[in-house]
Amino acid sequence: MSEFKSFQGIRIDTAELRLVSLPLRTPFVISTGTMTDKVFPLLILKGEGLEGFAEAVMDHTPDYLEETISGAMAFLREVILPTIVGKRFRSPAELLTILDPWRGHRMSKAVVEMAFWDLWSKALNVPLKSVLGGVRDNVEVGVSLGIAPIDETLDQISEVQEAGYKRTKLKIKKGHDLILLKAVRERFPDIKLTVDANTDYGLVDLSTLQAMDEFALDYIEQPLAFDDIHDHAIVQKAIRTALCLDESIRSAVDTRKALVAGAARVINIKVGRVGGFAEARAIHDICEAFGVPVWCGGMLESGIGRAHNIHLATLRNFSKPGDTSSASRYFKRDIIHESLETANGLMPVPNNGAGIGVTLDHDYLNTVSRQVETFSP
Ligand code: OSB
Ligand code: MG
Repeated sequence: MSEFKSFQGIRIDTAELRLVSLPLRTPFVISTGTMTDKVFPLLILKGEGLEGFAEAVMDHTPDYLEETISGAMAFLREVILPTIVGKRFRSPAELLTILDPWRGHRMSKAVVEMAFWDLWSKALNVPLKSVLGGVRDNVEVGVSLGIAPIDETLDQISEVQEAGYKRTKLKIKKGHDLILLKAVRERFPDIKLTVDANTDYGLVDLSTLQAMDEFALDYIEQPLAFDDIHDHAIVQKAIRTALCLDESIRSAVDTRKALVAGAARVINIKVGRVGGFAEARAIHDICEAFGVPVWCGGMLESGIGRAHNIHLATLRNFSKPGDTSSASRYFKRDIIHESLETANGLMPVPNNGAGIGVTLDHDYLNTVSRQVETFSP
């Protein structure tokens, strides 16, 4: 009894903000553009002799959502990090009381919140998934295939099927949709298939979206604008295939509005998009209340973001395969020591120690860091 020392919270002694650039094995093409290198802010929060890690998911240009890497680096450097360094927080919820009042910037807030969850679970000496309430030791995953010539996509699907992935998601855009789907279904009539338009369509394209009903898709991801809910509800009423929202869902409130409006029957949760684990969990919970399945999306993350995603996907209502496929599909070399690889479409939860369960490869990290900044009180 006398051994018990009550938890005093964690003082964030220092923060290290890096800008990391990892070459992608192959360029990733979606309707809004092409990515050849994965560039991301990496945050390390240090306190109690421990380190918490997270990576942010915005791009250089505001082509997925509004935030940009340069904007995020400035907001972190000038506003968020000076406010939290030197302070003590008993829980992620307490940290959020500082971040919550600031408008938007959910990706920038997420990297701070997520790094603190890692640090906090390390201080409690438990895996991140335990404090999140996860119920699984591995998670079902599929792959997201970028836009490519149809014959190349068919070859990639064969490989993905052989590797045992649980579903294939095809990136589509206007004019690269029905012909692609016809070719894929001729060769693979029974695979679990979805498409992701990354906002390329509008209400004027309703007949194209209706024609997709023929291809037995598990869902159509984000056909309409990044900030829309209303028009997705119009489309959802006019097609049989389920819609899945990605870009349009930034919060649990967005989710409630979308589900009440009938704008989607599936939700893609990206913890890095929605402001962190607290919001991701709230979205998960409201979807569960509506009987709506969720799955864990990705942003081509390195091993750090990938580990966070895997822990999140252990929650109960992540009942569709996510996008967190093997890291070796994206990178020749990762910035962590552990290799995050799937077997038969199952990604094991990393468990090399408490928290996110992966460790930084500092030698390689240094060679791929473009900038390193440190913050102390
Ligand atoms: O819409 O889910 C998306 C990648 C970059 C930007 C947006 C998206 C994606 C992916 C890839 O689909 C998911 C992954 O493999 O990490
Ligand atoms: Mg998407």
